[in-house]
Parts: sequence; structure tokens; C-alpha cells
Amino acid sequence: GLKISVDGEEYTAAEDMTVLEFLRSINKEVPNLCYMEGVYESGACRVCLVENVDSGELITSCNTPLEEGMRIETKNDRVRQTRIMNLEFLLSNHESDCPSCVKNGSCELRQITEEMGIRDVRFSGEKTEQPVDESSPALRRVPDKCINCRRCENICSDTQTVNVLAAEGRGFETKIGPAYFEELASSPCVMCGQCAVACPTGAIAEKEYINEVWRALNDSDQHVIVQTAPAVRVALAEEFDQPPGTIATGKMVSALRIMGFDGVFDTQFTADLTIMEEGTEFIERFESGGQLPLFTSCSPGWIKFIEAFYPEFLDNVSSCKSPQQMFGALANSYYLEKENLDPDELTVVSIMPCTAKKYEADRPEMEEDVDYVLTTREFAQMIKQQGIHLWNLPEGNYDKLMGSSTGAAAIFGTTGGVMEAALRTAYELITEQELPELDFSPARGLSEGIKEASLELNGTEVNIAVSHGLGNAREVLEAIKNGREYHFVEFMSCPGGCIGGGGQPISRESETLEKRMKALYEIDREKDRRKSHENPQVQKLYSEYLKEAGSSRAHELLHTDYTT
Ligand code: HC0
Repeated sequence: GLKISVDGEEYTAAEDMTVLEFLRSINKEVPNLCYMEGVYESGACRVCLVENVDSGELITSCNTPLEEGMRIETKNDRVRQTRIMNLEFLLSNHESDCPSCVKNGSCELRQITEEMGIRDVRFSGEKTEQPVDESSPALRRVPDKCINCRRCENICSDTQTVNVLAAEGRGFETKIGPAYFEELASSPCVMCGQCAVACPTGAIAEKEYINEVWRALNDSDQHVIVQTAPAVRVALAEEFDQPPGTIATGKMVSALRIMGFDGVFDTQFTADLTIMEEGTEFIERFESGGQLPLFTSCSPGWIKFIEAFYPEFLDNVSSCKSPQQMFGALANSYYLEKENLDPDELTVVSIMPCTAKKYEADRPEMEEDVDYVLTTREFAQMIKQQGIHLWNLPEGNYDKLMGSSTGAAAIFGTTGGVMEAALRTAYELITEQELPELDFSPARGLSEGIKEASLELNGTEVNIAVSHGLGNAREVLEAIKNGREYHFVEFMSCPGGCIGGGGQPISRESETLEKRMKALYEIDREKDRRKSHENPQVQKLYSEYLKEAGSSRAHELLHTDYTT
């Protein structure tokens, strides 16, 4: 180990650590803003400074490697005052409308300012002034709140390889945004919202539709129904001081009823339906020599990505709408008929872990399906606005018609889940045998960005892959171009899948995604039925309305096509 002295005390440290990692390991927290654990360390914000006693220099602890014999001071007056001064520089060019900022509750700049006890900002120089960008249906950018930490650039360019958010100019003139300062809507932004999760301030966040949804709920002429995505139920509780991975399904349903929704349904119902449609599509392509590999189509950021960057692969994308859109289509047909409603009287709201779902609902070819999409964060905001104590609510139940789901649908919310759910059904339909083991471990887990497996289906070896994060999607597509043979590939835009979506509660804890994922597998394990084709309400929907999977009625309502 390395011999290190910190604030006059001696320690032995493991090798290959940064100064910051080591200080954290001995329980000395260092304030930081531009740093993202395990992902990014630029030293740009200069808030994590400590003193190297031997050189006399102040060093950025996040990106300085720990060295043998280092003597470090973390809390002397020079360190404290310089950190404060650097924060004041950031604050002097930051639009500080904190009480009404979308990130008021989760702003790291505000939190650090509070912890450092800054009472007034001594510098009041020139401020940059840039227009707010409202052009995107999913995201809203407020450049004057940007502190140039580059976390969004890192996630957008390195992790997602979308390269929309990047720095332009130098020094005081440095600005982060799309190339040539164009609007987000004119850029190739896929609206995954990972920038909004990464941003320590309110410089980029989801475009909110809270007021529109309240307006519909308060309109007595409107029948307002809601669907909730799989990943929302394992993250919502974090907004109410519960640990990540707390399952909030029943309480969430109760809250929605109090808020006044006329029907509370589950996107997991249409996730089961998606498996029926997509499984049938796979079997057709597989048995008749159709275009393979088949790519999943439920993650709208991924769809925008392939349309923008790899249009040559669009024939590989499943024609299935996502579960969100399938729900919207059925709400506007099956449900309308059952309830005897006029189309103008129905408002369909979705609660999604995802910002790109706002964009998906806005796509011209299916804009009739869903009216408003709220993120998990917006939903939590609405619960708070109503003074509802989520944790004191009883466990509610979804409405019957489109509210039941199997375990296969729950795991849609994590990377690998759609593949596992599809295989549970495809295996049984193709081989006409029962699956010996439902858990499909090769598709599970967060540590690998691309997971691969082979299995035998009626004497043919089937190669599958699961990819999360768009940089990994790019890698898979390049591998296919270079001759890699797959039959079926699941793609999710966000690292972790929907549990890590751009609309989820903001968490800096590295274990958060793991805990949300485990909760989804727990929901799956606890279900009586764990295979989509065994969902009795889905069976009923086919028998009384759609006839069979892949029927012309099913195609008309539940399938779509893509544009370049
Ligand atoms: Fe997902 Fe979905 S699983 S994309 O990750 O397929 O957003 O949670 O709702 O639509 O069901 C998100 C989550 C969904 C959809 C489902 C799929």
C-alpha cells in the first residue's frame, strides 16, 4: 500500500486511486460539482481542491492520482477560502432564481453553497445571457444556469455518442450546447434526458406538462386516464425519502385515484401485449427467413438514434409500437368503446421514467395515442402539490380492464428484461414445451454494457444480445456491420434501461440502479404468472377484440413504421 498523510494523520492506501476516492474511503467528504462517480473527472469546477503540502499547490482531488508519500491538507483555511472563492465565481455567472427552479430540491450547486456557508457573492461581473431553449418536446434548456461542468457533455458525447451537447468557445465565452448554438429540436438530440440526470443545476431538465394535466383533471367534461410504466414504481419512493428499490406500486395507484384520475392502468399490461406482438413478429421472421436480427422498438431514444445515425438498419427494427403507445392506441379504441365515450372526452396521461417518451407521444404517426407524458419526477411533484403523504396511503389496485400484468412485464423496466420476457414466450410458442427455468441470467445485470448469449430453439442456435446506453448500441451495430450474427437484440437508450431513465429521481448513489433493478426482479418473482402469454386479460383482449397476435386489427392499432 501507499503511505499517505491527511491533515497530519498517517494512512495506508490502496494503489490506483484518485485523491478524492481515497479521501472518501477514509470518510473525508470533499465538495465537488463536475465529478461524476466512476464516469467523469475533469477538474473543471475546481471546488474539490485540497493542498499538496510538499509542492504547496492546490490540486483538484477528483483527477489527481494518489502517490506514495503524499501529504494532503483538506481543511486548512487556504483550502476552505479557495473553494469558496471558486464557488463564488460559478455563482456570479449563474442565474439564481433558486426558489422557482425545477431543480430546487436536487440542485448540487445550491446544496454546496449552503454547506460552504456562502452568504454573499463578492463578484458581480458581466453575465452571459442566452435564450431559454423550449424547442424540444421533451427537454428544456436554460443555458444561463449552466456552470460549464461538462457532465452533460460527457454523458451525451462519451456515454451516448450522440454528440449534441459540447463546449464551444473559450474562457468566459465557453458555452455548452448543440453545435453552432442551434436549438435542441434542430439537432440530432435523441431526448434520452441523461443530460438532465447528470446536470448538477437546472440548466437542462424535462419539459413539464404538470399544469396541462391538472387542467384536464379539473375539467369535468374530460375523462382522464393514466398508465404507469414498470420502472416508476421502484423509483418514485425516493422522492419521498424512502431508499432506492422501495416498491411503491399500490401507494402510487392510491395517489393517482386521489388526484382524480378516472381510470388507473398499467403499462405493464401492454408490455405483455408487446411480447405477444413482437414474439409473433420474431417467430415469423425466424421461421420464414425474414430480416434478422430483429431489434426491439420500445425505447424511443434508441429509435431516434437509429433513425438519425443508422437508417440502413431500420428494416431490422420491430414494427411494434412501444407499450406506452400500444396503451394509448387501445385507450382510444377498445376502452372508448367499452366506456361508451366520445374520443374528444378522453385524455390519456402516461407516467414514465423517461423524457424521450414525451417525444414518442408527439411523433406525428401516433400523436393521437397519448396526450401527456409526465416523468417520475413530475408525478412526485404533483403528489407533493396535493399534500398527499404517499407513505401513509393504503395499497390500491389498478383498474381491471388494462391493469393486470405478469412478471415478464415488470422486468421490461431493466436492461435485459424485454429480451428475457420475449424468450419466455417465444421459447414456449416455438418449442411447445415449458421452459425449465424462467430466470434468464445471461440477460441480467448492469456491469456489462453488452450482454450476449446463445440458446437452442427447435434445433437452431439463436444468438441474442442486450445493449444499454447508446454508445453500446453503436458498438453492437458496428459489430453487425462487420459480420457478427445475431437473431434478436434488445436495445435500451439509457444505461441500466428504464430504471436509469432521464425522468427518474436524481440520485448520486452508485447503488441506486442496482437496487431499482433488484426490486423489479422481486416484483417478477412474486407474481403468480410470469409469462406474458399467460396474462388472462391479454388473452381476453385478443379473443374479444384483436382476434390473434399479428392480426390486421392488431397491426392497425399496435404497429408503426419509422422515418429517416
Ligand atoms: Fe420503459 Fe417500456 S419498459 S420503455 O423501459 O417496452 O420509459 O419503465 O414504460 O413503453 O412497458 C420506459 C419503463 C416503459 C414502454 C414498458 C417498454
